[in-house]
Amino acid sequence: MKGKPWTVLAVVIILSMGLAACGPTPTPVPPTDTPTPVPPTNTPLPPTDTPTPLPPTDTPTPVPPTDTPTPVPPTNTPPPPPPDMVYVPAGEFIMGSEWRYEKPVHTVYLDAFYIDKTEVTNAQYRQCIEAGVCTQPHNTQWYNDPSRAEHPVICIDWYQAKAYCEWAGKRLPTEAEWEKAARGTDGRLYPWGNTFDESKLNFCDRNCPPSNVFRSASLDDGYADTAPVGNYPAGASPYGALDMAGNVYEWVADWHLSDYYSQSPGRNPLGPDSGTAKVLRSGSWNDAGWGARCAYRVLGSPDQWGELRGFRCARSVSSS
Ligand SMILES: [Ca+2]
Ligand SMILES: [Ca+2]
Repeated sequence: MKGKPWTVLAVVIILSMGLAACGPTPTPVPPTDTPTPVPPTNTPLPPTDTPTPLPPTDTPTPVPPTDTPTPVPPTNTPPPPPPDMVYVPAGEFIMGSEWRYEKPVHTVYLDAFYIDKTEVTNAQYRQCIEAGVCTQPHNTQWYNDPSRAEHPVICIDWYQAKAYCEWAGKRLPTEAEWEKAARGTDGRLYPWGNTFDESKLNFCDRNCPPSNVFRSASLDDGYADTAPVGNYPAGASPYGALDMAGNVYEWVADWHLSDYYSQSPGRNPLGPDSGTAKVLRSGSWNDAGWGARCAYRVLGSPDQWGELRGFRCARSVSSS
């Protein structure tokens, strides 16, 4: 009887196991509060297969467009002038002054043209002589002086000047062309502005012959007579023409008429149809500062010549 309690306990355990095994199957209860998966709002996902950028293995070569348009220069771009010439654009300018036969002040329209930057030199004129076209200056003292090769040729009459310009493929400027090239469009008194400046031209300064009553004894431009052309760049006109105020007078194409301005056409005036004297423009090495004015007019018989007379040439833009 000593093992009876353990026997009872075993019976109870076996009965309990049997009841558990043979009882009704419990019905699964669905979860009443299943959490809905919420995607992470800001959690960065690790890159799964981030591609590494590869350099292009076949960089295309830029191909110029086959129909590249030809650049068209703006219409207001001046054509490049021929060598040693400056360009004067078409348009109106103010011509003349209120003094004697320089009046009346009037507006003139001119087509575009080129004009020599400087007076024609002895060296340039020599080329025309050597070509068998031009004739010797009437006095060759200065022409034959090698130190004056770059000085303006002088002692030339109007016909000789005309012949040289034609040989060079040019022509003498008209009086109006000359004045516009000298003063631009604003009616200025001198090529450089409205105030006389003895450092900007070769005129009758202290080096001038004392016999000249207009000599300016207190001023020094460095030359007693002609100076090399282009020696006073600060005296350039608005278009870059030099020595328009001094050095030598310059023959122009027009016949002279003292009251021509009161009857001249408003566009491209050519001067009177006939006359006995031709016009010269510019002051000279023998003129006072008064002669440096752009409106200054001088006249001379076309067959006359002298140490004060030279010239420069012009060319129409349309004929170049
Ligand atoms: Ca002088
Ligand atoms: Ca001159």
